[in-house]
Amino acid sequence: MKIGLIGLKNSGKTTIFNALTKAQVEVNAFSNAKAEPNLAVVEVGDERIRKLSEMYDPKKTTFATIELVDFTGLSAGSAREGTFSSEFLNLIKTMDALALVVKNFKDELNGELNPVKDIQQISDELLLFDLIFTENRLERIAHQFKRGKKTNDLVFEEKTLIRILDHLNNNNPLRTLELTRDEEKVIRGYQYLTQKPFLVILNSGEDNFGNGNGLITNIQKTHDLIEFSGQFEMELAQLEDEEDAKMFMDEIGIEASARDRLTKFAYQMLGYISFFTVGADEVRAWTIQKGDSAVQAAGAIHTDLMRGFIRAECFSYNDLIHAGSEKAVKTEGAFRLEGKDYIVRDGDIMSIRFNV
Ligand SMILES: Nc1nc2c(ncn2[C@@H]2O[C@H](COP(=O)(O)OP(=O)(O)OP(=O)(O)O)[C@@H](O)[C@H]2O)c(=O)[nH]1
Ligand SMILES: [Mg+2]
Repeated sequence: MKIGLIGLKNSGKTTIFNALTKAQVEVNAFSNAKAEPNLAVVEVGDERIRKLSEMYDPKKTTFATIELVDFTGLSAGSAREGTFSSEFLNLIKTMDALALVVKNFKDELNGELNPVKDIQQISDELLLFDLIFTENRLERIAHQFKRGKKTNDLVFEEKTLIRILDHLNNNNPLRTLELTRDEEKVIRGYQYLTQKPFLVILNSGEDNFGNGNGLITNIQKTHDLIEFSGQFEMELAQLEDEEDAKMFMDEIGIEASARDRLTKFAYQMLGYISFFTVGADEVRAWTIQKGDSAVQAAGAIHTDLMRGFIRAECFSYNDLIHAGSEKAVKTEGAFRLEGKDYIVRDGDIMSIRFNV
């Protein structure tokens, strides 16, 4: 899973990136538009994996991971002026979700704080980008038609794009448009920006963190939202001593590390769940989509397991913790054999029987 941190200049993207990754990329009050995006892979700090690792004492423990990209700051007008660089576009299109960092802290730079307006500005920018793209593509299709290349595929694409254009022109992001399977297929390669799952990270100051109920409810009417205190959490992430960090967190009312909060939130929002494989060699978390079947879960591990799938031997993490050992799970009758179509549940521990 790849999440892109985007936002206006100086909204605190790099600060939050550092908080999430424990990296120490330089933060700067003076935006440098040419700076390269920062990339990092973070582990999904799943408590259950830690527990399983204690129980099985494997040679290797593998957490699920999320890739984070810290983009350079956007400014209003970039879409119209065509000033998004091709590097920026190529990279942002590969993201599975976008997290918009919005400034909600006071600093010496400028007085006015307006998170709602900032969200609107970036949303407009992304929407405009999709709109311009669609218009250009429609023009190209019209051009093809004139040259006598009126294939069924192109006719269908034109129809789809006109529907999309209409939706965008009414100021609606594409994620709110229901597409048929065929329509979805036609536009998949275009990686529309407003089609991506979208989350707002409200970056509050240490002094106003947790006090913005009115503001937060207001934003939540239209967006998924999570609140961070970027600067503070970056400093927390760089503390060596976890006890100290915990104490500071309690002080301003932060429940868990920024990383744990973001990954949990992202899983929920994107509809991801985890299943586990355990053994003396490795304890490992795998990420799949809610609703995926046992055979799809097998495919997440290896295509051979999917092709040669016979059945899944399965029990749940909770049953294991409750019973105390794998053996006790069996004597208590909580051990299951599941077929191809079994819908995997979050926290299932599975071993795939296969034959290729
Ligand atoms: N007081 C306060 N300052 C912050 C906070 N988050 C970021 N800053 C400051 O805001 C300035 C910009 O932070 P960055 O993290 O570099 O912002 P950015 O969004 O990455 O900026 P660009 O990459 O230039 O667009 C820095 O001086 C930070 O120290 C915060 O939560 N509180
Ligand atoms: Mg930055």
